[in-house]
Amino acid sequence: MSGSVVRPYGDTTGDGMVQLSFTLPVPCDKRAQGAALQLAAKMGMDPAMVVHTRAMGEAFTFFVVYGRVNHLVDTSTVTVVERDFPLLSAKEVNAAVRRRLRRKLVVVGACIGTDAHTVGIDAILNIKGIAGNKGLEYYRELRVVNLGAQVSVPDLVERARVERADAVLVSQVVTQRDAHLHNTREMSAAFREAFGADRRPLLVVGGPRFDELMAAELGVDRIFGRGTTPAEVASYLVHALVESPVRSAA
Ligand code: B12
Repeated sequence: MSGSVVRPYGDTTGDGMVQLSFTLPVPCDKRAQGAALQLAAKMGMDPAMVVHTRAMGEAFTFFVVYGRVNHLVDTSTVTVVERDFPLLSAKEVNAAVRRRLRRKLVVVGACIGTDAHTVGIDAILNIKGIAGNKGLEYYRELRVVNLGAQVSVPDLVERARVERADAVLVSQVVTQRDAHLHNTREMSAAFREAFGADRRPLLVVGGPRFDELMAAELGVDRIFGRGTTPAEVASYLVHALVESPVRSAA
């Protein structure tokens, strides 16, 4: 195996062991375990063991299966969105906004559609932030308008216009039936329609299950995933709006 080609391991390096969890719509009995093993075998796990089984009501069973796969990962072909801007301190963010914009940078944030998961957007916007990293409200040169949960796209567009938003930050946590993708596309289309491609605010979406590579496809400027810190978002806003105000997804 070359240095960039790796395989998973559980007990000894390179043994190929992985763990997988899933639910089948079958009652929790011995046949259910057999069904889980059949699925694992079809997914290329050989040998496989059911290491945990739990009834989920009468007609469903949750499984954890542990087994070996023969697949290899070539890390030299992995594509991810790397941070392509410097991580700034709050002091540096404030100084850059004051120097270049000469007014406060306005950020409007919301959870859109039926999504009521506000913890993520609050972690980015509220002064208390997350894990010791203060939220955007802490930055003196940013003016933050947090609209909270279940905001409709027309209301978001209207509020962004009234507040003269430089950036609109949208959170989508629920991914059932790809709601996060549909809502994001609807939102970005509405901003283009209302503002025109070059006068619209910067559009940023975030949430734990987004693919950060999909920004252009969804019509937004940037996607932030699981574990994002407010400092990363503030630094990106300076990079995109203050230092090099060029839109990536016109
Ligand atoms: C707390 C919670 C709730 C709370 C939400 C309270 C609130 N005010 O937010 C309550 C109880 C209301 C709730 C309700 C529901 N929930 Co819920 N909930 C969760 C839970 C346990 C934690 C989510 C959370 O707070 N994470 C912590 C934050 C800090 O992390 P985060 O959101 O990922 O945010 C970070 C990044 O993603 C990023 N980020 C996020 N947004 C943004 C935005 C921008 C602009 C940027 C830059 C970055 C960014 O930065 C943040 C900080 O690092 C998750 C399971 C889990 N463990 O994740 C389920 C979960 C999200 N819920 C789920 C479901 C199904 C529901 C319900 C539909 C349940 C039901 N049948 O009623 C309802 C839906 C309500 C609704 N209308 O939206 C599912 C979603 C499944 C899916 N495929 O979509 C999950 C995954 C649970 C599960 N395993 O099934 N839920």
